[in-house]
Formats: sequence, C-alpha cells, structure tokens
Amino acid sequence: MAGEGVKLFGTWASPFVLRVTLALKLKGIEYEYIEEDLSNKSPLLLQYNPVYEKVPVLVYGQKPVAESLVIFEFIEETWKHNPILPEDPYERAMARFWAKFAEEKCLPAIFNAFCKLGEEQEKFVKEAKENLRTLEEGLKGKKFFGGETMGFADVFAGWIPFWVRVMEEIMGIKIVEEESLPLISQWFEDILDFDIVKESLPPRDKLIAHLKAFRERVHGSSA
Ligand SMILES: N[C@@H](CCC(=O)N[C@@H](CS)C(=O)NCC(=O)O)C(=O)O
Repeated sequence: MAGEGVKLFGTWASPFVLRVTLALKLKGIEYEYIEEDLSNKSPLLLQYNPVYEKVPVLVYGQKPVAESLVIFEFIEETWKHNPILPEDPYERAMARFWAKFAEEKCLPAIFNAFCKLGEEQEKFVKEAKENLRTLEEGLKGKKFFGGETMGFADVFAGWIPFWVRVMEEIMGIKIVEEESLPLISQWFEDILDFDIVKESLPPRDKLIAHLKAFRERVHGSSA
C-alpha cells in the first residue's frame, strides 16, 4: 500500500514507538524507519517535535505529527482501509476506554513496580495486578480487545506482554500469573504470537540489558 513519503522517527526500546509501528503494519503502510539516539537527538527530530522533543514522530509529506495517540488517529484517518477502530460508535468508545485505562492505570503501576524497591514496590506490584484484573473486563468473551484480531486497545497496550515478561525476569517477581489473571495471560500469549508483533519486538536480551541499566540508574539517583 502506498505510504509515499512516510517516515517514522523512533527508538528501538520504546513502547510508544511500537504502537505506531503496529498501526502502520496492521494497515500495511510502507514507511522508512529512522532510529534516533535519544542521548544525542538529531536536529531533524528537534525540528519535527520541538514541543516534546520525543519519539515517536511520524512525518508524512514533510508534515510531522507527534505523540503516539495523535499519530494513531492521524494514521487511521489518513488511510481508511483496514480500519483499526471499530465502525460502531459504542464499540469505538469501548476500544478507547480500555486503551485509556491501560495507559493511565496499568502503565504507571507496572512502571513503578519495576522502578521501586521494598514496600513501595510491593504496593505497586499489587496495584498492577489489580489494574490488569480490571483490564480483563475488556477481554471477556474475546481473543483480543478488538475481537478476533488486534484492535485499538491491543495496539495501545500491545507493549505490555513483552515488556512485563522482561521486567518480571529482571525483578524476579511475577505480575501476571495464569491462575490470577487467566484472560490477560492468554492475551499475552496471543499478542506475542501475532506475526506483526513478533517481527516488531526488539531482541529480548538487548531489552533486558537496557531495562536493567535503566533500573540501576533510577536506583542510583534515588539512593
Ligand atoms: N506521550 C508520548 C511519550 C513518548 C515518549 O516518552 N518517548 C520517549 C521514548 S520511550 C522519548 O522520546 N524520550 C526522550 C526524552 O524524554 O527526552 C507518546 O505517547 O508518544
């Protein structure tokens, strides 16, 4: 599918970039990927996203769009084939609701569980489990949040399975267990088995090393 002049500025370890990658691939839009070094941002990135100076940035015909949610909406509205959001307005609202819940409730709890230690960590592990339990509501009777295939909430929360499994390994603590979170556990399997996801994930060892170093920096700076 023609995606003439589509460029994605990203970085390999970013869950936010993964979302945009998944949306582009689900639509079958060809694009050029430009890897950014966030410790030495390119002049082009600063020019394209002067407000946040972050990736992802999508550039289409010289016009830059920043922020993963905004980029997603732009992709969905520009290329209308293979819609990722459902047609029915109520279903659309539900897809947005669960994507927002995953972003606002699951992401911070998972991130804090990974970064904190001791009692604080225990508190956030519990919170992450509870919030993922709530997220299971959106999966009831379905394989994906989008139904039989990946939809908007799957694209938005699609980083969680791979990142959480890696974080669990680093922490030596399980957040998602089959007995307590059966639907999320199965969704993890299904997302990780989805071809477009598989080909878009970073190498596991590289992510482990990256997140370990990140965690050590966080602990070092709070010591
Ligand atoms: N709200 C943004 C978050 C993007 C974001 O945090 N990107 C990180 C990489 S994971 C970044 O570019 N960080 C560079 C910086 O903070 O200077 C989105 O949804 O796109």
